[in-house]
Amino acid sequence: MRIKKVGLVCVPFGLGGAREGAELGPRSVMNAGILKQLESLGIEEITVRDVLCPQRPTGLPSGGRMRYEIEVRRMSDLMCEQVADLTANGYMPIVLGGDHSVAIGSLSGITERDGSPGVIWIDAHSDLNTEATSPSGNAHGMPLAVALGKAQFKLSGASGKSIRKEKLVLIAARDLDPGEKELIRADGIACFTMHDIDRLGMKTVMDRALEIAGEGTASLHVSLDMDSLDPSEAPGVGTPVPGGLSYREAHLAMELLAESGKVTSLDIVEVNPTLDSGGRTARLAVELCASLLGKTIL
Ligand code: B3U
Ligand code: MN
Ligand code: MN
Repeated sequence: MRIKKVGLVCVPFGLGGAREGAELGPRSVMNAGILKQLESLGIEEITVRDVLCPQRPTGLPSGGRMRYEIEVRRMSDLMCEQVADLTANGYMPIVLGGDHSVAIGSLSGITERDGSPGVIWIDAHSDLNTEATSPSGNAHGMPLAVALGKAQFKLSGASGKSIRKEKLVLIAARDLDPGEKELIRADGIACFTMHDIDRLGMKTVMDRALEIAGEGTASLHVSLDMDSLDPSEAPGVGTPVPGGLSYREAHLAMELLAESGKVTSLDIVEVNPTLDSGGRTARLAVELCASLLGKTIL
């Protein structure tokens, strides 16, 4: 499947994480040349949508066990609309975060239009915390719990529908909280940790991931948290975890996804330019996006 129409959804939202700066992610990825890269790949139509995200309120965060719940809800509702509209009009949505709470809106937007997608979640974390298991209360650790319908937080209307645990695959996990481990085991969620990648290699892992998430669904969503990469490659993220994907493993993952021809939407999240070293993480995000859209070495 050749991708002809891309909708870039810029979501300058950072209230889901503990550190300020992820809200500057979309601008840094734009400055790193994502538009030019898309054009040079022969994408025929590119549209850019900016989601007007709520600002950081003065005073204490809103919400109970989920910090900034009101702002997360507002941002998710706006995003859901944008993503559903792009999908309906034949655009592949590429969401530029923002912290990973932006995936709540991407997943609900896709689901609204196409039903439950397969999901490949590439991340050092599993983002499966509920309000009850989260050690931090940060929404960027909860998007998959929300999408699976496990969290108290629910989006209103049709967008409250959830993804299916059988069609979810986690890749590059290496920092899981106790409640998340329990949920992964109890629900039998496919999880390829860094240990599995070391043992099997990325090719086998991606083949298996595509078998699980890429078959029997109308669409396949890839959510790329830049902290999946080793911090030596991607220093500009809010919660770096050692022992991550190498430069080539990450590219190979994207190249194999491109080869499959199955990916219908993408998030690129957690780029934090205030922690980056000279825009390196943003440039890598652009490169990985290009590989996912079919850029090859030769
Ligand atoms: N699991 C922890 C830490 C975390 C999750 N996602 C990121 N960090 N980026 C939590 O707060 O839920
Ligand atoms: Mn994440
Ligand atoms: Mn992460």
